[in-house]
Amino acid sequence: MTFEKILVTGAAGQIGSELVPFLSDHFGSSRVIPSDVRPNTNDPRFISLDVTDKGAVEKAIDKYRIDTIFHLAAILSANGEKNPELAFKVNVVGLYNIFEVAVSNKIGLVMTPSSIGVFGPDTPKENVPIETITRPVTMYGVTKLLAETLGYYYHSRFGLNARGLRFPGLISYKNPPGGGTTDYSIEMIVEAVKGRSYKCFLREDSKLPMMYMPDALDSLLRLAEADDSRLKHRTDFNVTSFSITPKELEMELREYYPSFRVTYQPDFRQAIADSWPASLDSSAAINEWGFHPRYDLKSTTADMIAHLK
Ligand code: NAD
Ligand code: AKB
Repeated sequence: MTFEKILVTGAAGQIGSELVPFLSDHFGSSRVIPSDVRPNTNDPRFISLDVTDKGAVEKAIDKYRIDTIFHLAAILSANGEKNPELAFKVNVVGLYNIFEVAVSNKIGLVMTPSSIGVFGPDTPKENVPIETITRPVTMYGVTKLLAETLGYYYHSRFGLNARGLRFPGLISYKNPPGGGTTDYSIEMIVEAVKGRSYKCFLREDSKLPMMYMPDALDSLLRLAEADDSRLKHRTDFNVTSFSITPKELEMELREYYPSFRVTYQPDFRQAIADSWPASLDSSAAINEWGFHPRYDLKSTTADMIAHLK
């Protein structure tokens, strides 16, 4: 059984804070149990749950009769380089706990977002397919690659319905991003709307794939509801909407704010961005479960500005 009781881990984060209302609208709010190590106190449904505590995960799944999990709890790329041990603990041990408890409780579906972080400097740069060289140089990427592989393992060994997609940088306005390398895109739009200049931590020509949050939510739901017999892949679908450089975003923002200016002062995140692809091939997601992004750079920027204003 699936979607009768849905546990969302890491629900207070950038994606979770939007996925919870999205799933609540789609399936009914009483079916969604948001959880986080730092719970959102404004939502009475929220439970406190540290995914690195296997006993606590077990208890929550049993108590709320969970049949579906959207596992979002993670440490992202930049924060992961600041604290690799924590990234390993949350991203690997936390995921292992989720998979183990999911198998023993016959959970119907575990959704585990992955990331372009699985790629590395040896990966081709443009139109990167799913199957390619994946040799990441960040702890985040290493943990995400292991998470994808564990998903395949739990599926083949225990029949666990683990599914996931490799998100590019996600742009959104409701909650701040969680310490990643693509965060510059959100920060730049926010500063432009506030009428301030922006100091970008990436070079102006660092091209990376991106996606607007409504497309990310839609893609999570499409993959979650996809007919299993159509899936040839499981936890590593590439998805992307558009690819941009910081300079292209700056120029797009100048259409709205002609005096907006950005200075470029790359820091340690530049090396992470340099190791990631500029564009992805998402044909498997399109063919196997109907991935269909609607926002490009122009419509994303326009919608972000309209909401931030
Ligand atoms: P985020 O950092 O905004 O949120 C993660 C949440 O996990 C936070 O609320 C944090 O409190 C929580 N958390 C941390 N440690 C925890 C623990 N031990 N137990 C329970 N919760 C814990 O991240 P996000 O952007 O919402 O990302 C969600 C998922 O999507 C992650 O797997 C991430 O790798 C993936 N992803 C995100 C992006 C993006 O651009 N946002 C891109 C690619 C992949
Ligand atoms: C990050 O920059 O770490 C995330 C991601 C692309 O996984 N936004």
